[in-house]
Amino acid sequence: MPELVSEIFDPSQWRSVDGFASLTDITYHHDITGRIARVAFNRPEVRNAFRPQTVDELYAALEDARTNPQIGVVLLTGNGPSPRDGGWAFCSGGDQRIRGRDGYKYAEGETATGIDKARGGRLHILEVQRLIRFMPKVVIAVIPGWAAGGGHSLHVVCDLSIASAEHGKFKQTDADVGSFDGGYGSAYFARQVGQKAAREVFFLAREYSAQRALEMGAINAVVPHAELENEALDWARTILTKSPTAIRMLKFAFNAVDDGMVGQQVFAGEATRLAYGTDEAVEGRDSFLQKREPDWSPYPWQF
Ligand code: S0N
Repeated sequence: MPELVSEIFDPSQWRSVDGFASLTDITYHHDITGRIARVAFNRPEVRNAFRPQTVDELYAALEDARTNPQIGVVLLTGNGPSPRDGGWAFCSGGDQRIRGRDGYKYAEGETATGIDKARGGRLHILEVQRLIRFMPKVVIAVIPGWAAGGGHSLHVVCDLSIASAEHGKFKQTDADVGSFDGGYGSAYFARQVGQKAAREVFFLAREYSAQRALEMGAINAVVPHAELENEALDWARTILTKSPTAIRMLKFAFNAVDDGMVGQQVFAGEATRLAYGTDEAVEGRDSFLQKREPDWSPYPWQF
């Protein structure tokens, strides 16, 4: 049975994942059916801010979930509360203590000048954003506390967001700290809540309650704190009753309109995969291999 990693984590629902025993900055579990993944920031003492090590671990766990054919839904959340002051967080973005002029230092103690240029300063949280965006599974942001800065952007890129009524709070601090997510974090956020609201959130950097975020259309639901993870599991179990192909095609269809040619490529790749399963496509392949003209006669020009 897994240890208690968060006050609202129910250990009877989860088991740890083989090959991920050495994680320090996140925790990674699968539910007891093996069909739902839980990935959680585990730096509650700094409101779950991420450093490069955190992002490496996050990417590895999400990639494992993406490539596991049993997993259909991923819950992305933050462990808590903070042992220092009892505060809760989903994620407060990049760890500002290790931000240098040339990017983020990789490890505690590395100086901005001594940094390995090949590793340091990489904005690889954006790679995590793309992994969430393009994985053919539903990713739910489960928000037990602060979603701030780059943590706010992560919830924006998730497919669904559910927040704690008591502790869920939202703030886009990028402009306070001289940082800016000019991609999904801002432009896609504006698609969700509208241009005026998005500009207000970024330009004023005010604090918003979970209820206010719900009213803005930034999140899907607000639930009592103690029920947050159970509610997210319920949503995940409902999604798992649906057709995996339909969910995958719908996610990529929702994405495509905002993702330009890449969105079209991802959607089209799935369409090609479906087409390969037809007798018509098999005839095309076989005719080539058998060095004969294809016989398309069984396949009408449907209307
Ligand atoms: C989250 C906030 C609002 C919570 O306030 P609260 O509850 O009053 O708690 P605090 O007392 O402020 O915090 C408790 C302790 O945690 C530390 N801490 C909190 N957040 C961070 C953080 N992000 N980095 C380092 N430490 C943090 C506090 O300092 C405190 O510890 P002590 O008591 O020891 O001081 C509030 O904490 C807050 O506003 N936090 C900062 C939020 C923020 O500005 N985040 C950074 C925003 N920018 C990014 O995230 C960039 C993301 C990114 O990587 C990126 C994305 C796209 C393009 C480029 C980049 C890039 O790499 O820059």
